[in-house]
Amino acid sequence: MGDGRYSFVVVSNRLPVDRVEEEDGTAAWRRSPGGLVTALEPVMRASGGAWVGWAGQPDIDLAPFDNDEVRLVPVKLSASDLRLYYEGFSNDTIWPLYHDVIAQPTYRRVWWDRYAQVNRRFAEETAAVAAEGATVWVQDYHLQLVPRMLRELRPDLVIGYFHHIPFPPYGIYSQLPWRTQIVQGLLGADVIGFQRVADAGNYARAVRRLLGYRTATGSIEVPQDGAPPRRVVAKTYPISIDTAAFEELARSPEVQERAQQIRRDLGNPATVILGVDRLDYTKGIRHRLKAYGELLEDGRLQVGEGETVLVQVASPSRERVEAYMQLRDEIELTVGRLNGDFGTISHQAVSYLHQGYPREEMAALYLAADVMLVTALRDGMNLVAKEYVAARGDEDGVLVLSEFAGASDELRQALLINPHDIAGLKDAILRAISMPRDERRRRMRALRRRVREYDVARWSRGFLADLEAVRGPAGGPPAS
Ligand code: GDG
Repeated sequence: MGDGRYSFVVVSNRLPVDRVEEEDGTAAWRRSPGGLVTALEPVMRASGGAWVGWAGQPDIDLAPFDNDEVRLVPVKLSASDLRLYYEGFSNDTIWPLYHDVIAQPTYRRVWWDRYAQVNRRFAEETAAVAAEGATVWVQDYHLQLVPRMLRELRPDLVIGYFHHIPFPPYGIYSQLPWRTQIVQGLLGADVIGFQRVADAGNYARAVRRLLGYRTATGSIEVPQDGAPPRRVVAKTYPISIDTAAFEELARSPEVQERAQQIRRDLGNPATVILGVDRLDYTKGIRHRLKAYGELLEDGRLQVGEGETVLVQVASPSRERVEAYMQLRDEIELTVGRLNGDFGTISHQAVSYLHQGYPREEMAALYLAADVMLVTALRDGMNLVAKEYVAARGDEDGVLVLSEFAGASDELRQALLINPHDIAGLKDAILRAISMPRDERRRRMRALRRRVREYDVARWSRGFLADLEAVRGPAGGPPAS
């Protein structure tokens, strides 16, 4: 679009590219590998889209620029914005509160004030680049006030919001000192998307309790002065992955060879158990280590040639937030103990990797794993579970999946577990290890069917179709 305004705009905390410094000191942009980027790329290209977000480095002024046919509009964040808005309110208030207070949320008024200020900055930047009547899609919990702010600035826009993490039950949500502002912030959108039916239900209940508005399944009526109520769609659109791309990656000879190499490097165990998570207290890594440690202690599993190993990739995350530092210490103490008690010179009980890896290595790990453990205590969706299934073109491997991850609503043929029930988790691990080939194949086939049919392109198409349906006939202004 020649006038610097765009008919489709995505807004997220981070831009889909990372600013990286080259060896010669110049800056370059690298596309971040996330599923969201892949999902939105075709829509962006077809509609001449723009993406508003932070470029990943504090305190730098960057002009908007084009990258891969997408207009990128950097929002400047200072070091103190990052401390108060991002590490504080987003990751130490909202994140623990929305994940069932697994960790204690911290409520600080200065964090909230900055969250509102930064949300306003995002809304203003977006309002400046959106064309008349444009479609705007806001992503995630960092930006819950943006939909309403944007509607006030630009009533002509069609606004969608997708919530990637859970929305908690009212009994928990109601702790939030700013609960009414956040509920109203989201209601500025025309379509609000959630991962699970339960999340959409929890949000509708919060709206009823706090604002007294009428809700029906999948929609909310927002009263308007002197006009009929505005109908907001609030329902479930479970996110997915780029299944075909992941399958192709896992099929490549390099990745297949690397998977075999991994097993050889691990000392040819009979069973490789795998966990892949950001190092986050919601992921249930402690519960997983406890169950595995007890199985070793009970003598129901052994470490050594032809026995079992647990590979745990814990990619570094939010390392400046106190709860994450504590979690890392705890996990590493436990891993050290397990290796000290059960490892041998040549074989570890747990191969623990606190590192991020290229996608190829992740695919090889999935292929090398007989059992995949997803033991989240609460998780919006959990894409790792879907990636494991997509990688397994050999129709082998067993997925052990927590009921508390959104993915369990779809991946019903996984071995579903309650991660708090350590005895049940131990039994499920043993059942996965000894599952007959026929049953593994039958389950994996059914899982693969689901992940193939419902990929990330279907997710974004479904959401955007509902968003476009908000417009009046013939693409006119939003119908009220
Ligand atoms: C949030 C919600 C929801 C991890 N380590 C490496 C790496 N990863 C990739 C995985 C996967 C992604 O990161 C993690 O996605 P998850 O869905 O498992 O979890 P969150 O990061 O917590 O994501 C979650 C999601 O948003 C989407 O809506 O499902 O519930 O919490 O793709 O593969 N990728 C690479 N190297 C790593 O070391 N390349």
